[in-house]
Amino acid sequence: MKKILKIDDWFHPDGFPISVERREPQIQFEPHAHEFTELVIVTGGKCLHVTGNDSWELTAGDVFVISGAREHEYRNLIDLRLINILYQPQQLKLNLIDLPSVAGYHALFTLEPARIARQSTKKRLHLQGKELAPVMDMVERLESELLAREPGFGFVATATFMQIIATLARCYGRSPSPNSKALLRIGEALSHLEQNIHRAVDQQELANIAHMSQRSFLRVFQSAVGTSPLAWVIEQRIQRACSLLRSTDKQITEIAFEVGFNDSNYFTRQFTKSTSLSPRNYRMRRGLTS
Ligand code: RM4
Ligand code: NI
Repeated sequence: MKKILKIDDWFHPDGFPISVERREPQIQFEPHAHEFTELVIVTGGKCLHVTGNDSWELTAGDVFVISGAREHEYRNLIDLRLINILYQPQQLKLNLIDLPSVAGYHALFTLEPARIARQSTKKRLHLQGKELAPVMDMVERLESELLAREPGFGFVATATFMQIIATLARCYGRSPSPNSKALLRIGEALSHLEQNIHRAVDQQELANIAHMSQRSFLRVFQSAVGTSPLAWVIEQRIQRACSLLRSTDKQITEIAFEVGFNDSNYFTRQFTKSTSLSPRNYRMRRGLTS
């Protein structure tokens, strides 16, 4: 059974959904997933980063986002230093205003973490020294707000976090990516899927949102996300079901309907396929009582 880092162990007891963990250095850490999302900024040293069947070398300036059930680990560490900004997207409920118009936002925060299969190295975000310095300043401000926890810290910390993600998204846009427009459109389709997670997947509607023909939409979606829209939606629903199984005592059928399945047997089959455990066994092994 894989290790999952829990919200309760990594966030302040007051429940504020952002937390910063510096690793100077990062020591060997076993493979794990998180109940939260992790934005990682590498500040020095190097290592091999392994996630799923993908792995790549990390050096100072690399930035990536790991979310949901995705597993990762660091190997061959050589004085690796990094900053983890841990956050709970559902709890944060950020108002993104016009950030989704920055293609890099989708690339870094929706597409890359949503990916199930391999990502090519050239599409990853790497900050130059002069881009890294201002981000580090913002991280420092975020850390001191979180440490002082004066009245209003939540507002200021959220604002600082927003500045960090906007800056990173803009940097992503600057790194050469020939198909950022296509990425942006797929990002829009993904947001639509996410907002309509309970509804049946309508490929024509998605293709319209992405301003593509159905055929090219499916091809571009598959290559950006690593799976088909339907498989992606099922995976998202299963992840939501996992969290309901862990944190509530709702009946399995109820959970199946709540996350958007309309047949509880089909839910159980898909769930078992994805997690290698039946919903009931998953709850027993990962539930509150474990
Ligand atoms: C570990 C390592 C992990 C991270 C936790 C919070 O040292 O950086 O990736 O998830 O900290
Ligand atoms: Ni981690």
